[in-house]
Amino acid sequence: MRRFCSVLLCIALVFGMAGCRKTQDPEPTNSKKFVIGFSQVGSESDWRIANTKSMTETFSYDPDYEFIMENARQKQENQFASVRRFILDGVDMIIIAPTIEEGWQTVLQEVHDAGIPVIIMDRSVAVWDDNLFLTNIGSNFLGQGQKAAAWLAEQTEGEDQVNILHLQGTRGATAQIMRTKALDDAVAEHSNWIAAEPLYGDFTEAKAYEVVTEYLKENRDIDVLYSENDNMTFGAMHAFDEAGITYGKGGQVKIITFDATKEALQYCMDGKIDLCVECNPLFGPQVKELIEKYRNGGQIPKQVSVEEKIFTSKDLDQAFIDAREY
Ligand code: GZL
Repeated sequence: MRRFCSVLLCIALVFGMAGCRKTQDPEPTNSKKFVIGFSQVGSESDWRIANTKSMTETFSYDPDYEFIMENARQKQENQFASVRRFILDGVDMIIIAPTIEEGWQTVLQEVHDAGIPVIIMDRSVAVWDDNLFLTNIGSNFLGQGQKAAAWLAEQTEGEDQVNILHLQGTRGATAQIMRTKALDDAVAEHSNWIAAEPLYGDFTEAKAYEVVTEYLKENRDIDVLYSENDNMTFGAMHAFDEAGITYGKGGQVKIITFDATKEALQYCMDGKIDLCVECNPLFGPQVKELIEKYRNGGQIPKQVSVEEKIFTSKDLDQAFIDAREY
C-alpha cells in the first residue's frame, strides 16, 4: 500500500510541477528599451551614407536601444510625416537631420507638447524658440567655407582676375547657406574675384553633371570650382572631361570640394582636386554620449560641433586614405 501511495505522490508531484511550469510567470523582461525615432535627410551623397552607417552602427546593435530610422528622400514633408508617426508611436526621443532650416516651428511644437525630447543633428533648424530641441550637433559650415576661402586667397594672390564657378547644395540647407555665405563674404573682400551666378546641384552627382554640362555650352572661362560637396564635384569633373576642360594640378580649374570622402581624397592625392574641406559624418558615438548624459539627468550644451580639417595633396598618402572610415 505504502508503495502505491508513494507512486501516487510521485505522479501528483510530476503533474503538479508541469502545471506549475505552465502557470509559472514568464521570465521578467529586462528594463524597457530606449526608443529613438530618427528622421534622416536621404541618401543623396557618400557623406549621407556614412552618416547613416555611423548612426545605425551606434544604436542598432545596443540592446538598450530600439532605433527606428526613416529616410526622407530629401523631402521635408516626408520628415514631418515621420516625426508625427514617432509622436504617435510614443518614442522616447526624436533625432532629426533636417533637409532645410525653415518650416520646423509647428511640428517641433507638436513634439514639445507631446513631451518628447529632440536632438537636431548635422544641419540646423530656424525656429524662434530653441527650447524646442535639446541640442544641435553638427559641423561649423561657415568655418569650413572660410578655411576654403583663405586657402584660395593664398593660391590666387596677385592674380588679375579669378573667375569662380559656384556649385550650390540643397537650397536652404545649413550646409549650403553657410558655405555660400563664406564664399560671398570672401568675394566681397577680393575685388579680383568674380563669382558667376551659382549653379544648383542639390548635393547630388547627377544634378551637378547636368547643370555644369549646360553651363559649359556658353561659358568656359573658369579658374576655380567651389563645389559644396564631393558628389557634386564628381559630376562637375565628368562634365569638364567631356568639355575638354582640365582641372587640378597644372590644370585650368582649381577644384575646392567639401566633405573629404575617400574618393575625393584619392583624387586630391592624385592631383585632380586641389582642396578637400572635411565635413565629419561619423558622429553617431557623440550623439549617443549626449543621449546617455541626458538620460542620466546631465546638462547638454545647445550646440555641439565636430572636429574637422582641410587636405591638399601634400597632407595625404595611400595608408592615410585607406584607413579613413568614409
Ligand atoms: C553636411 C551635410 C551635407 C554634406 C553633403 O553636414 O548636411 O549634406 O556636405 C550632404 O554631402 O548631402
